[in-house]
Amino acid sequence: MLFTSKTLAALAAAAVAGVRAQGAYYCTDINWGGNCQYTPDYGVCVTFGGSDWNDQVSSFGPDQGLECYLYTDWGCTGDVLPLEYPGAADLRQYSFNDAVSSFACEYAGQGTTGSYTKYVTEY
Ligand SMILES: [Ca+2]
Repeated sequence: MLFTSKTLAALAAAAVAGVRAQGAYYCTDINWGGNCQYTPDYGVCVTFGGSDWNDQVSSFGPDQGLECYLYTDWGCTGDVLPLEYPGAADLRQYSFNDAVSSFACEYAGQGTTGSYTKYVTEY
């Protein structure tokens, strides 16, 4: 990666302001058990393209200040469950256990347009 003076200035400003990446932490078992992963993304749609995570997630925790929308289908489509920090240790209480195929996080209270400028297909 090429660091320009503009990039360095932005990084310095972020460090001073205490800004850090925000996203969501999720696990394949309830109560944050099984395999867990943190995705430092918001404002984008994250799709679980592989079998490791698709229809496996049982606990899901947005970072403080974020609201995440969990979807039953890829590309942030299908049935949706909005979750705010601290999220849900047991998605069975929302009838969303082992059902999440994609998600997108936004700042809490902003709502969602249901469309995102950038689609991330991974995991
Ligand atoms: Ca599970």
